[in-house]
Amino acid sequence: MDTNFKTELEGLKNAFEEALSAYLEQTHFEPKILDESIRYSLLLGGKRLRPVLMLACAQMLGGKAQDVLPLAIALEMIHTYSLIHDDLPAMDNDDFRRGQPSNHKKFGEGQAILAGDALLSQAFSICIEECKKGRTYINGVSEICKNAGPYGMVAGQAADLFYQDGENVGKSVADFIVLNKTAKMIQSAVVVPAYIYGVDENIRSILEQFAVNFGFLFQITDDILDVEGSFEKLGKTVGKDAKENKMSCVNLYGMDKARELAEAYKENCLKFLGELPFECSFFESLVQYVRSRES
Ligand code: GRG
Repeated sequence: MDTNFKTELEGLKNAFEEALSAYLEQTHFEPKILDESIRYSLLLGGKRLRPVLMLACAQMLGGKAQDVLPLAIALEMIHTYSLIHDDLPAMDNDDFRRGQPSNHKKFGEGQAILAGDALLSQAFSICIEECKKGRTYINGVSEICKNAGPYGMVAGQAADLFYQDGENVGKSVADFIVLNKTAKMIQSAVVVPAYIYGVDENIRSILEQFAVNFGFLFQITDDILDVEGSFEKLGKTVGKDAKENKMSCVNLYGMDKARELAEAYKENCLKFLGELPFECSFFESLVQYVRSRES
């Protein structure tokens, strides 16, 4: 990994971790078990990909981390709620997340459902507070709400659950699932700063297309890692897609084609970045990093 990129990535991640810690220091929930289970999942140590994307995009557009940090926290809270609910027996039924017991294994299913509910509601409270900063923030927050709900991640998860056994799933259903379940949250991360700084519609559209392709690249890599990755590096159970015949790009297209597709989405990402009138070397390296990631 390029040293400059690594330093920048760590810097953005640390800026987010500090803001999240500061937020959690002044926030306490009752009863104690709710507080504990929320903190457990929020601080379990994910990649923080969405907050990093949001901070990097704000910087690229000439803004400051402080402008977007509260919304980056809100987005990571929504992401964390989705992982807690996804791990439940009624959904993906996974006992591990980020190398540790999933929320419901530690606190029980009822508390896990409530921790997810609480994270989603609290994320929206943060969003409402940010809307007080003005019209451009309202536009950014609308994007987060739309992409998290029934026009976004929830729709993708509903389709994924419905077509769970992977039978009769064609490309259009598979694309619908990946677009909504994975790419839309990534889209929020990239596009929210564009709304906040009121950038030109053409630029926003290029950023949106970059984000969608990045989302597909991220998901296909995830599917490949489910076959080729390890529990030690990923922190979650591997081999589930094949074992349970789940909808995944590898099950649908085969490994060779999945790799080809990942390359094609990577090239699309780089093409859209090339159309932006900004210095985007961090994003270019991030694309390469996601393509070759092992964790
Ligand atoms: C429960 C409404 C609802 C949605 C769940 C996030 C999700 C939707 C399902 C998890 C399964 C999955 C493969 C989702 C695709 C996106 C993805 C790979 C999420 C994991 O994100 P990472 O790798 O996680 O960024 P960390 O742990 O690094 O934060």
